Amino acid sequence: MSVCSALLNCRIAGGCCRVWRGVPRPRIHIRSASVAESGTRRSDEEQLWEAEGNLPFSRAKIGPFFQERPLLKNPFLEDALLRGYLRRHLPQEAAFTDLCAFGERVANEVDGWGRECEATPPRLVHFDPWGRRVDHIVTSPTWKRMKELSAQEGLVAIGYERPCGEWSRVYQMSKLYIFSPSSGLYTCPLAMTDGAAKVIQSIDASWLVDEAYSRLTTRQPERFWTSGQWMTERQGGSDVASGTETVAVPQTDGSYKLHGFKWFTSATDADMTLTLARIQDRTGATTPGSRGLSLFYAEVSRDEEGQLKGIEVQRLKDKLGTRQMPTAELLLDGLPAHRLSEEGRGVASIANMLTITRIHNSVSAVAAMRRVVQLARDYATRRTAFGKLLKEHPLHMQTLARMEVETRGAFLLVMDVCRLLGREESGMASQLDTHLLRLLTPVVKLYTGKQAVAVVSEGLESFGGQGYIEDTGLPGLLRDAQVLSIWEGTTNVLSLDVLRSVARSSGMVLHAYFTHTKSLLASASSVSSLASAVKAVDAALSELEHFVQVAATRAPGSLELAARDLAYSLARIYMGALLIDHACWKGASPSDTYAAVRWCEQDLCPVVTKQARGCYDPSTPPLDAVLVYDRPIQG
Ligand code: UCC
Repeated sequence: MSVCSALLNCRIAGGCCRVWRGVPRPRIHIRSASVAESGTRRSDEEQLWEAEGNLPFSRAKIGPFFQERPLLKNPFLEDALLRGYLRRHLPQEAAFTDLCAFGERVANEVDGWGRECEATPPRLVHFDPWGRRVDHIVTSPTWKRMKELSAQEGLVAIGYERPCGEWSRVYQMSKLYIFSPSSGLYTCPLAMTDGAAKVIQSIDASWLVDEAYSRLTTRQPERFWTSGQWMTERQGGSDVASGTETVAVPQTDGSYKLHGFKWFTSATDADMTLTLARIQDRTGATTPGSRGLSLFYAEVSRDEEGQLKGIEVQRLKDKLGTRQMPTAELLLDGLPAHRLSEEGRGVASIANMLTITRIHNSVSAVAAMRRVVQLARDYATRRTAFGKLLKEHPLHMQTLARMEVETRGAFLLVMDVCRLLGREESGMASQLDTHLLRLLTPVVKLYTGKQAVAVVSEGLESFGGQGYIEDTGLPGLLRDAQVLSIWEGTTNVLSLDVLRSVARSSGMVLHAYFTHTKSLLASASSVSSLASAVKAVDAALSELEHFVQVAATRAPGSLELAARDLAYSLARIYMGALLIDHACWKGASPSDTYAAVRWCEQDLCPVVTKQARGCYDPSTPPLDAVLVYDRPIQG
C-alpha cells in the first residue's frame, strides 16, 4: 500500500469511527425515509438514531444541499454595453423606457413562455378523424402568444414606423436582442417577416401586396402576419441558382401556380411566403441558372373543406435545435402565387430579404452570447468550489472575461450594421455607408455565427455538469446557436459573398472599409491606455490593405482560398476599431478600454499570417485533398 492510499484509508476509517462510534450503522435507504415500505420495519436502533436528529439524510434521502440556480434578471438593465451604446447614440428617452419595461417583461414572463415552446414542440396532424387530409401544424399556446407579443411590442413594426429616425433599426434590434434567447425561436419568423416587408417596400409591384405589407408591419395582434422564406429545395439551399426546380405556370389572369418541392421551410405556420420559381413558357420549358429565377408572393390559406390550397406538408424536420419552431418539407402542387420581381430577377430581388435575415441572425447570435455570459456571471456569485465562490477564482474570471470580450466585439459590429441599415432606410446614407453595409452584412453574419457557438459552448462549461443537463435550459442555448452559422448562408458561402461584393463594386466596398476604419481610430490617437490596441489595429489594417492591393493584380478567382480568412480579418480589425472608438466616448468606462485592449491582442489579420505560411499557394488545394482522403498504406 502506498503512503498516500494508507493515509487516505486511515482518514476515511477514522472519520467513520468518529461519526458512528457506539451506534449500530443504520441501513442505507435509497427511497424516501419518512414512509416505511410495506413489509419492512425499521429497527429500533434506526428509529432511535433518527429521533435523536443524528441522521442527516433521514427526511430527504437526497440530502439538504441544493445548488443555487442562476437567475435571469432584466437583460436590459444587466447589460452595461447595450445601455452605454444607446446612451451614446439614441437620445430618445421613450426608447429607453420601452426597452427597460420590455426587459422586465422578458425576465419575468416571456422567458417562461420560451421554455414552454421548447417543452411543447410543434407537431403535424396529417388527417382529421374522418380521414380527410388537413396538414395542420399544431403549435403550443405560448408560440401563439409570442406572435401576439411581437405585434404588440412592435418587434417588426418599429423598423418601419421609424420612431427614432436613422436610429430606428438600432432601437428595433436592441429590443430583439433582449427578446431573442427567451423567444422560443420566435425571432426566426420575425426575421423573415421583416425581410418580406423590406422586399415589398423595395419593389414596384407593391399594389399587389399592400395588404400583406400592412399586416407584416402592424402592431395589432389580430391583423399581424408572419412570412416564410422558401428558398431551399432538395438539391440544397446554397446554390439556389441551380438547385431550384420549382416551376411557375402562368394563369390567364396574370397570376401563377407553383409546382415544386421546398425542402426546408422554417416557421411554416406563416400566413404568407416569398419564394423562388422558374416561369414555364408555353412549351413547358424554363430558363436554367440564376437568370431563370423569379420571385413570387403566395398566401398560405385553406379552402372550404379546410385543406391547404396548393400545399401538402410532407413532414416536420427532426432538427438538432430550434425544435420550438416548425420546419417542414412542402410539396407545392398548384400554389396560387403572384410574381413580385421582373422575370429572371428573383435572386437579386430576394437579396433584400437575405440582408435583413442575416442581420437578424447576427442579432440572435450576439444575444445568445450575452445571455450565457449573464447567466454564467450570476452563477459565479452563487456556486462555491474549492472553498470559495467561482467569482473568486481568477482563472474562472479570466474565462468569463474572454467570453465578455467576444460578446462586446460582436455586439458593436452588429449594432454598427444596424446603424448603417437605419441610415440607408431613412435616406441618410452616404455612398460610403451603402458600400459598408453591403460588405459588412455577410461579414457580421458569418463571424458572429461562429462566435456564438464557441462562446455559448464555453458558457455551458462554466456551469460544470449542470451545463449539460437539458432541463436547466442551458443545452438548448447551444443547440439553437449551432444553426446560426448554417442557415441564411454558411460561413463559406458568405465568405464568397464578401468576394462577390468586392467584385461587383470594383473594390469600392473595401475602399469604404479602409476609410471608415481609419476614421474610427482617430479619436484614440492620444489615449495612452489604448496605444497598444490602436497600434495593433493600425498595423493589421496596413497589412490587409497591402494584401488586397496585391490580390487585385492577380487573376479573378485566385482569392477564393483566402476568402474565409479575409472575412475573418475584416471582422476582427473592424471590431477592434469599434471597441477602441467606443472606449474613447466620454461616457466610457475602464472596462471599455480593457475590452478593446484584450480584443486587439489576438491575430487581427489571419489572412496575412496564413498567406505568409503558404496556406494559399497553388500546391495547397491538392495537399488539402490528399490529407482529407488520407488512407492507410496497403500491405
Ligand atoms: O431558407 C432558409 C431557412 C430559412 C430560415 C430563416 C431564418 C432566419 C432567422 C434568423 C434569426 C434567428 S435558408 C436559405 C439560405 N440560403 C441562402 O441564404 C442562400 C445562400 N446562397 C447565396 O447567398 C448565394 O450567394 C446566392 C444564392 C445569392 C448566389 O446566387 P447567384 O444567382 O449565383 O448569384 P449572382 O449571380 O452572383 O447574383 C445574382 C444577383 C446579382 O445582382 P445583379 O444581377 O443586379 O448584379 C447580385 O449582385 O443577386 C445579387 N446578390 C446580392 N445582392 C447576390 N447576393 C447578394 C447579396 N448578398 N446582397 C445583395
